[in-house]
Amino acid sequence: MRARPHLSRRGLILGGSALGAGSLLGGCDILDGGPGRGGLYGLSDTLTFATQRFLLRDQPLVREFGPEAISAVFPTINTTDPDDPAYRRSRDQGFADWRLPVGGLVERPGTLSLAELKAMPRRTQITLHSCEQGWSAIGAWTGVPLAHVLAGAGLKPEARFVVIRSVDGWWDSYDLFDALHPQTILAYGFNGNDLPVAHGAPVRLRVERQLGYKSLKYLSSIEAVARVEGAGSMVAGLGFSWYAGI
Ligand SMILES: Nc1nc2c(c(=O)[nH]1)N[C@H]1C(S)=C(S)[C@@H](COP(=O)(O)O)O[C@H]1N2
Ligand SMILES: [Mo]
Repeated sequence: MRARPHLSRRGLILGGSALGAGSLLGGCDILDGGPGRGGLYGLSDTLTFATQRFLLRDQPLVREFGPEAISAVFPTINTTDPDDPAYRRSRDQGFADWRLPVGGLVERPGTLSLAELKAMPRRTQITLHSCEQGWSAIGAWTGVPLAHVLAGAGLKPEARFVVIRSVDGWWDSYDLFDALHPQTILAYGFNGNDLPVAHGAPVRLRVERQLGYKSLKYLSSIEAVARVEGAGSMVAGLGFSWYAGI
């Protein structure tokens, strides 16, 4: 793993213009584009997205820390206990009946139980979570790489994005760079224990290359698609960009 290079805002802007329209439109594999806002904001989102993908092409992994770096307090925000009767019933039985549908443009659609996810290859990563609301914290997340789950389901060649939905109505989408990224995991463990309800039990997403709001909690379904609806996420309606790279 290599350290993340220092990227100044100016570096990003220069990088963006150095890339030029040719490479933006020229169909480099990792610059798959994405949904987003229109107008100037949309243009700047696209430049940030394209520049980060270009600059980070050889350093795809975010920094991972040692256990001594784990924050004593890791805030929980927004939904911390979904107001949903089916969710609460399942929670009260330790999520034994919880199932995660994996469908859309895959060869073998199906559902996964928590026990099945826990039997898959796992990875633990100690990473820095950055929330757009101005706080950050380091935690240890354990889970199965989304890439493993998608490989098991067999992505069809037309699949270009993965749409993920949550019990509380949040949903978001990810291009295949992030969906197949080795640090993108379906996390069921936090700091060595089961994932607490406030952090998204039984399973949440960790998308380490983007701001905290892309790491959905309380997962309810995974769907591979060729195109995403509208601006590509629930929070896009609140003005958050679809791509929130850090
Ligand atoms: N389903 C769902 N996912 C969510 C949220 C939410 O309210 N609902 N909040 C997001 C935001 S803005 C952040 S910063 C992180 C917070 O995760 P935490 O509460 O475990 O710290 O979850 C993200 N994922
Ligand atoms: Mo956040």
